[in-house]
Amino acid sequence: MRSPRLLRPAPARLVAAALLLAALAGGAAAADISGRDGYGRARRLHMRDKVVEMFYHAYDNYMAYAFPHDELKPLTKSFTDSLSELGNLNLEHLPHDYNGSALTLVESLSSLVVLGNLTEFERGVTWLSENLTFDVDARVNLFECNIRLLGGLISAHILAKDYISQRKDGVYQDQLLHLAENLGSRFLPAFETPTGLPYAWINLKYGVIENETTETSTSGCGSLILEMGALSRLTGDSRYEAAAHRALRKLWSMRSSLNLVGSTLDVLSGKWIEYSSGIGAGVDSFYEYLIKAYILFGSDEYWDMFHSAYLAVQKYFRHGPWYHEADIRTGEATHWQLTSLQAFWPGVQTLLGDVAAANLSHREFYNVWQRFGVLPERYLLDYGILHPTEKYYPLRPEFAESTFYLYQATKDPWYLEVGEAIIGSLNYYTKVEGGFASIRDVSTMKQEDHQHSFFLSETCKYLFLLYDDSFLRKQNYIFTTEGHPLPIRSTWHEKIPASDVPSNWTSVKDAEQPIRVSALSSQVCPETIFRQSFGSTWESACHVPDVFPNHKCRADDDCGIESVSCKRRTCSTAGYCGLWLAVL
Ligand code: DMJ
Repeated sequence: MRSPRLLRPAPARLVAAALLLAALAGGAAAADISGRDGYGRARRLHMRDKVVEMFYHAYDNYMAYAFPHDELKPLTKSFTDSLSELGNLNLEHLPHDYNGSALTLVESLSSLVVLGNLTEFERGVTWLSENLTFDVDARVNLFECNIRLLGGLISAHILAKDYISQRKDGVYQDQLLHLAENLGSRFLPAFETPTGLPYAWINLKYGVIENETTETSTSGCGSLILEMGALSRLTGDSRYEAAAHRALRKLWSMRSSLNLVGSTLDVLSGKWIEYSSGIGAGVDSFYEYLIKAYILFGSDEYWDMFHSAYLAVQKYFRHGPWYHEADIRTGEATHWQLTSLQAFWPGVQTLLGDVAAANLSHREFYNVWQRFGVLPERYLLDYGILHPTEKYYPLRPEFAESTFYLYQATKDPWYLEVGEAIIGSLNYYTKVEGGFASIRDVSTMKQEDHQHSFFLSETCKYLFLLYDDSFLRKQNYIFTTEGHPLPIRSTWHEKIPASDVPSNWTSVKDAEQPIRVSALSSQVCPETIFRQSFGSTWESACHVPDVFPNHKCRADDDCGIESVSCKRRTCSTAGYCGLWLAVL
């Protein structure tokens, strides 16, 4: 079997970063408030304004009914101090006198800048600078606290330096960085284990509590490097990056002979607890952070890990456009389930340059979205039904996130139409007078009294950027798993050999790129099949849909033509149309 088609490192190892730059840096590629891609300027502005309205409906209600507590309860117009509940399924050790950390405000700061509201951003920065403290007796989940609070503060600090100081009346004196450093120093005791793998839980005031659980998840200890690495680069204190890096290395050393990692483990022994693993819950951002750490810090070590891990995922978890779970020791499939969290994967594949595979999976997620109106938390692929208990949709961003990445990479206006469907569903099913409510059960659309902070940091941000990416034209960013932008700076990169720097590295920002309309939009067979390299055009337009809904098939004839490669899809043994040869 040939290896999956994957953009190779050295000298192409910066291709991922270059694609990212091409995709996210802007220039004409980013454009398109102009409407030159055939979608229409007025329609684009209309959709952008709808997202702006959604963001402020969520934000204003949070500020009115929940601030400075953590999150809004939109049905009862009240609040929850949820930071201490995140990941704490049994709600143990909840503090009595914790009154929140203004979590949703911290999470909203970078979105306010993306939306261009510097006045409100500055107001938030000032309030947090004067009032936020982490000297509280609260046991919090290290991963959640890292991606939401630490990531939110660091990103906002960098944006404050760039944006507030540009304002005539603006004064910013690194207060958010001081807060971030204070928080980061409270994380460090969690790493004091024989393995260097951090405890999942930490008391912000007292450190690791007695008899703390030693079980954690792979994403829990493998998705800290962006925030802690950035904190070290900003403060000059290497302890944060060193701790996160050591944990990541240890985790990788525990991989199976198939280059797969489990989903839960013991931090004292460094042994796997759960050998069944996939790309969703418990593991997801581990993969995401390997490639993003490579892009942010330029270290080959991250690329090498990501490259091996990606090949293993494609080999053992992928089944056509779907991803199932497997035992990491044998590669045998364990669970055939689509989960809402997996929908980030096409975004990662797009960053990598594996756009055809990303497009294929994204379409399957969209089919499920269309079937239910939103993405259910878990859907049983082998039975084609909802999981009996995990039927909820908590306003998750992953599908919007991948839609944004794919649009940036392809400029195919079809993705803007997908965005319309997402926005339509969110407004129809989840908007209430007091904000946006999660869905408890997608089969009844019964609502739940919770507006998660990631709705503001991610869902609204990615939807906004889908229609207006002007924020990305000023600077190259990588987004953390919580949607907080971190700038890509050459000073944060390890030394890159000149031969590895793509020739368009600096010019990518201003490069004029032709408008690309692909298959899904125009449905006309092309003369040229899929000519893709940086700066050149795609002339693919050949989409022929499959005969049956949901890509089910009995024979190859039931399958249509794949949109990006223009190859005929074939019917798999499991009865789904797919582009097996093209991605194998
Ligand atoms: C967010 O907190 C992050 O995206 C995380 O990586 C996964 N879960 C939520 C959103 O669904």
